[in-house]
Amino acid sequence: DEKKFSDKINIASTSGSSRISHSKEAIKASFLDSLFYGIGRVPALATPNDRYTALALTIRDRIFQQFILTTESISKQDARAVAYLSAEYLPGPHLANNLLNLEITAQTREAMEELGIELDDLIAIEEEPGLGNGGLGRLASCYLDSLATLGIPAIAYGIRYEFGIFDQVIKDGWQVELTDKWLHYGNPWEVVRPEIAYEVKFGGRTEHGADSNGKFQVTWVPGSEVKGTAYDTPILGYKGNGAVLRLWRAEAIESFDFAAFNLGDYYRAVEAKMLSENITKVLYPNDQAQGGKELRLKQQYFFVTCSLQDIIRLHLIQGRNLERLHEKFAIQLNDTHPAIAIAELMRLLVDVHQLDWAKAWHITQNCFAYTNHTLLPEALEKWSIPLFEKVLPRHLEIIYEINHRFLEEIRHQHSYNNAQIAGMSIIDESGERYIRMAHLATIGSHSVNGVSAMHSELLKKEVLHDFAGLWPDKFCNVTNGITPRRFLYLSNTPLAELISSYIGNGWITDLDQLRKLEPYADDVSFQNSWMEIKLNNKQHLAALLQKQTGIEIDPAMLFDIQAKRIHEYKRQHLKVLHILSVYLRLKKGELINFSPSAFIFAGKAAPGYIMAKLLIKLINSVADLVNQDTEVNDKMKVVFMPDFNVKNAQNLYPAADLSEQISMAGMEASGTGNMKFSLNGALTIGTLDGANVEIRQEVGEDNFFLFGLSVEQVQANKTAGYQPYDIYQQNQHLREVLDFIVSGALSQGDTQLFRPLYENLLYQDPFMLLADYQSYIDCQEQVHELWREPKEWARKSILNVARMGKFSSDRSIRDYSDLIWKVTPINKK
Ligand code: TH1
Repeated sequence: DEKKFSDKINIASTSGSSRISHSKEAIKASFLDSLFYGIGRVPALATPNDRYTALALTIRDRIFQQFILTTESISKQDARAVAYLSAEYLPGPHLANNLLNLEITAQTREAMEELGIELDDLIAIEEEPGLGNGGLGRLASCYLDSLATLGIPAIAYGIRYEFGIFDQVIKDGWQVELTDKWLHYGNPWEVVRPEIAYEVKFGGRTEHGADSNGKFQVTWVPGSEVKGTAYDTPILGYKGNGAVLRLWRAEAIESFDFAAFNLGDYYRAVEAKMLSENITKVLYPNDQAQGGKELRLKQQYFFVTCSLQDIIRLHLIQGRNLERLHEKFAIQLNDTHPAIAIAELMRLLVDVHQLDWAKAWHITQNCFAYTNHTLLPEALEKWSIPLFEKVLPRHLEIIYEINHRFLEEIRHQHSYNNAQIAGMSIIDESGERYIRMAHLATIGSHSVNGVSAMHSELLKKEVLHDFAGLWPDKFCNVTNGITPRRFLYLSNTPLAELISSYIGNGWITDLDQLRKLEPYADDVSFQNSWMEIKLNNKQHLAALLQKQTGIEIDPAMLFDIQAKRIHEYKRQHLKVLHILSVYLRLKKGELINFSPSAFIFAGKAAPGYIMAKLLIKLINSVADLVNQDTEVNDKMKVVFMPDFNVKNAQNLYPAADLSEQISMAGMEASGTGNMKFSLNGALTIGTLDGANVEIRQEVGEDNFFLFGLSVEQVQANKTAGYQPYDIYQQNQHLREVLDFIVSGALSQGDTQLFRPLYENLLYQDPFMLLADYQSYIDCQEQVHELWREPKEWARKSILNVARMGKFSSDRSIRDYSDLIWKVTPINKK
């Protein structure tokens, strides 16, 4: 029957139908169809959300139509595909991006207008999927955009968290977390695939013995089981090709808790079923600090096994031999969150598909590649053995076996000594025993990469030093990148259009073409148009901030912005020290040349990170003081923009004059916000950290405000026994600023509130704010000197954008494709 059906239906002719065309009339007709037949509404009764949903469905139809072409050419060409495994994604709002990629924004706007609907109103009500914490999740989404745009066959796997990252509101200066409700009104972009579902086992025990044919066999007898169901979101690349974001949702199966089920204990069985669905309930809201939580391990294993079972199914339905899995799939591990995949693929190949160990190991190593995103010790994942054994008993055995073989190899073939062997073992036995996930990922992959040139070097020097010595060729660098579609064309359309009017629009898919802007850097009329757009963007942001916070800022001010996760290593408090230093000097009548500035912050703090939350309170307290003070508030304003997410970020980057990238050298693996600001014409004030190093190299030393210690200096300082208190005593101005924080002036006389922060800086200062303070203050003076020369500023701003080509995620994906995945784009007919 199925054969007949597929013979009769010619997809190409269906997709060529007039209903699905991209004309204004067709969009209008589809919209009304979607409203009526898709969600059962008549126009007169349609709510704004109904209209949004109807338009989303209208656009989704057109995306699927594009996808048919991609899918057909992939299966024809039998191309090697990429499977990207990530616990986090931050796609941002879909509607406007999809319109842009389909190139139908104009006619859609007109179609809506003719129906009396404002397109921007519909765009504004979309709730973005906040399925990630920050840079790591957004990077995965930029990469998916580039994979789709370049036409590389790809499927991105992850978790369909019911509650994504919390919404941040500010109450009395403090962060308050509200649960995310992204699915509250439904999600028109996804399609559930109930028939694509896999069983996931947990706990129980293993049985070792011969099967009926006398073959040695391990059987995992689980304690519980859930089902993972696929939810697909089509991701459209620019002008056509597509990729799929396949997210797994945990669902109960009938016989979830075997013990309860067998006893006929109905209520306990139902309760157990409910609990099983908790696995995909909520995203852990910690950036780079995981606390060994059982549910987190279950989340990781859950999405990994579903993804690997799916990959194997896709491979086998093509009639291919499992022994050639690595020839058809390159599987990228986005940090160690999916690293359990190494053991799981071994289990599937050996226990389930009966391959012998050596063959399975060859396939596994050749499938996987691992990206490390951080050197922070608290972010290096480790699982205590008892917890791990309780959840994944079979995987513990497999990891022991992998480790045993690896240690034998280095002991005998490479003559490593006991100390080196203990240092490289997957098991940390220095105290309580742990599994080191970075070691598992490194040993089980054929490639390991860092995310900026500097980070990749440090990775080889520090965290994975001995592995780099053992396998020098396994290590490489792929510097992060960002998609110019969302982060320039979509979020700063006026600038994009100005650029295109001078150099054509080739830059959208070939960002190096921005170099053609260089000759116009000195062109006064180009400079004027450039700065006029910036001013407009600042007006737009000022209006938004006024709506969100009630604080008014003058768009003519210098917009000095730091937007990223709140973390001590990122040093938002260094920026606060600078602001207070400006404030105190203005109060004394100094700094007569100071140009009026708006200091803008945005970022979420992990709910359990006390110091980060205190930092938010500090910023808002400084804001209260400064913004009310009529002696200074025409020269400075401080604003904390609540709820930093992709949508808000798209309003920040285009409006920035100055981008703050001020982490302590050696701490930020790459950063990607640094790229987004610079691509939108902000100048950077920054340290030699992460990708800042490469940004400075590209834009030129003269077009980047550098300050602070280098990594080498940071390390030398630490070795020498860093004494922040000495700096405090020697620098009178710094002392005034720090003492002001605990003077009570920021906290209605309360001298205790900010004391923990103050004492931490004076006596510990793990991120060396005090060491970099004066250098930062002096550098800010240079910023203000340049700001007084608008033409010079405009020139440098233009040069920054012109030289950002390297930081396109298209370049990153080409690097991954050439260096690691060995995949090539499909040629769409
Ligand atoms: C970030 C890094 O801090 C940042 O420098 C980098 O640009 C970004 O990844 C993309 O490569 C990381 N985010 C996380 C989040 C978790 C664990 C580790 C990292 S590293 C949960």
